[in-house]
Amino acid sequence: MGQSLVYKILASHVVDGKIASGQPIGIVIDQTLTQDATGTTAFLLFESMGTATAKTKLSVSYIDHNLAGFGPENHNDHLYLQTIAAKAGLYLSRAGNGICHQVHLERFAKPGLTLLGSDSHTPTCGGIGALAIGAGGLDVAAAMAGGPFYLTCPKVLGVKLTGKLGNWVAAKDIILKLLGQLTTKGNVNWAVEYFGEGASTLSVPQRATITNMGAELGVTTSIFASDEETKKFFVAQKREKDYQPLTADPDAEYDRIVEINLAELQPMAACPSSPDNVKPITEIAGIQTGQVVIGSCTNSSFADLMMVARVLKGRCINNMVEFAIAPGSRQVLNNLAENGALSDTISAGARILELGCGPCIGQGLSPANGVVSLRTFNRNFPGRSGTTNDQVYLVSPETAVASALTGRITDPRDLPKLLGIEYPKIEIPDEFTINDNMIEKPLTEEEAAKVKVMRGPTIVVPQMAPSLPQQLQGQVLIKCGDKITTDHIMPAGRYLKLRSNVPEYAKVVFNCYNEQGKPTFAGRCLELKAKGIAGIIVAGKSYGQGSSREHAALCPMYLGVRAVIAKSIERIHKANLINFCIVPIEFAKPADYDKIKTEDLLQIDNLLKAIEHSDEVKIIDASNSFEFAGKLTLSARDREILLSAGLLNYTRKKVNE
Ligand code: MIC
Ligand code: SF4
Repeated sequence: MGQSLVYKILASHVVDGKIASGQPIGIVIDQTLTQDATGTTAFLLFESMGTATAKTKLSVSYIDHNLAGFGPENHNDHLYLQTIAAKAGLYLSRAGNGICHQVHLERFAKPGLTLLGSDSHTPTCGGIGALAIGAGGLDVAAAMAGGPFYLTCPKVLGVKLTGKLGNWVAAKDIILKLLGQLTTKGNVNWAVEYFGEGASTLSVPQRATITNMGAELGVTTSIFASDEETKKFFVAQKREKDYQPLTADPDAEYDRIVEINLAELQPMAACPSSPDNVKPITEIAGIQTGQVVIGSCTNSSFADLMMVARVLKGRCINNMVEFAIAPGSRQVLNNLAENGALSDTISAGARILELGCGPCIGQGLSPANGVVSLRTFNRNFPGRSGTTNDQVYLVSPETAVASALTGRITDPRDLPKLLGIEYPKIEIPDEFTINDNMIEKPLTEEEAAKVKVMRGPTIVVPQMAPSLPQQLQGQVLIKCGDKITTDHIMPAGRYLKLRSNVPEYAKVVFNCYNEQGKPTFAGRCLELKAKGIAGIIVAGKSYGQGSSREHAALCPMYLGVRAVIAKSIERIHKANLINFCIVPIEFAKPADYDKIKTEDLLQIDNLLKAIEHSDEVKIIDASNSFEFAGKLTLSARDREILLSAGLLNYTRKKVNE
């Protein structure tokens, strides 16, 4: 029986366990990436592991999220990251060089390698044939220290692409179509592999748009084969030596196959406020829009922005639209500047934003109240833009630019008829202008020894969890519904700059549920903690969707949360909970969720014994005098980590052994 590409790469990297779906496995990590919003914690934890230099083949630290610089926090972080990278033998991509996923794709990723990144969109590099996985910063720190990465061996969904995209229909429409079908929940421990003659018609940046948004499906990773298109990309990046062809076996077996005919696709949008609330543009065309933003790690490649520039050339955006562009990398911006496309874009009225995540993570450009904002990003979770009750639609660059011109949500296929604009065929240069002078290279050991690591006062080493008790007594601090994202738990936006200071950042845990004049979630937690009572979070399906930010576990742990009881928990967040010693429990009977109320007192006797060797735990609701069962779906290693009071202690214990 033939192997899928996912299984081929897993098989060549496995060091623990057996490659079979559902099995816990440990794989060797070739490359890591970290970014500044998750990176400071990752490096502080890396330092406390006592390993002097990174043991991977290549590790890159990126500065791309926290660029606004209101107050000293961002720059303190940058200096810490730059000096610790120099000390630990890493590459560092400086502020202004671009978004980690775009730059990693351009300059570092290779087919057949494993890449672990402390950002959920790390699978972007699956577009080049790498097995790229997002994880919490502590897992990435452990990989940098030379440890394997542990995961559940995924099932593989084969997505067979046939036909060819029509004019004005984009890669974004392919992944939106799939999100509409598969939704953002229920895909934990699956990987997606794209194949078929339609797949070979797509360029690497188009493939990367698709694998990027596999994060929104909640799958472990997404991948395309490495083929002639991949080779073209490597040649244009002047790194042909990094190319190697790589495909699944011709008779590869998949756990499930879905088919998408690219020729039948039409422009789509993810409507407010979830990436799976997908509708064809034809159904929402005509809605007035006051803001259009093109960028983010999903859609800010050279080809995307060239198409936008060609459409805008000689025209002006609608007078009621605020229009902004955030190119994905300095390479993209340089090449647009050199060929004049940047000038066409500026002339049409675009605001040119910094090369970074920017508005995608709520760093500026929050839309006005009630204004519809069209974005080429990957997430439109409620309030992520920085505006409460925001109306964010996720669309392709084609739909975005068409709508920027008309001021209404517009099907780009109508542009020839509406404005006489023909579909621009974009020529990709055989070779891009490349300038890596904002990427600091690893130092020699001698040079590294002289580096003094700079830790500004806003950088606080996070405390680790205390051990779990045998009898856990806790109170339900919050009961939330389905699809709670890590943005709900740990807001970014104006609080993003607090990532290196857990005691400060913890004050805004579940901030979107805090009501004025009432005690905050954090305040209630700390009050309980002082009385020796643990905090418990109760949630519905798909708890912890979205980003990899481990602060969504680290900060609640700091506040005294010791257990999450949910109908289901997403992969990265569950791993983060375990790493920071919060017990992830799933309702054995989802109906028990309905019986629990906020402020109920819950008790778990024999918690440690259950973690040691049981798949179930008995939970007593003392306030309502009933008992219910919780499922513990844990690998042997997860159990050991919880019993060791978290991954850091576990790792130290293993090193000492
Ligand atoms: C995001 O898109 O939400 C982020 C910001 O890139 C996060 C990482 C973080 O919270 O720092 C992600 O996707 O993992
Ligand atoms: Fe940055 Fe947005 Fe991509 Fe996250 S999704 S890495 S915030 S551009």
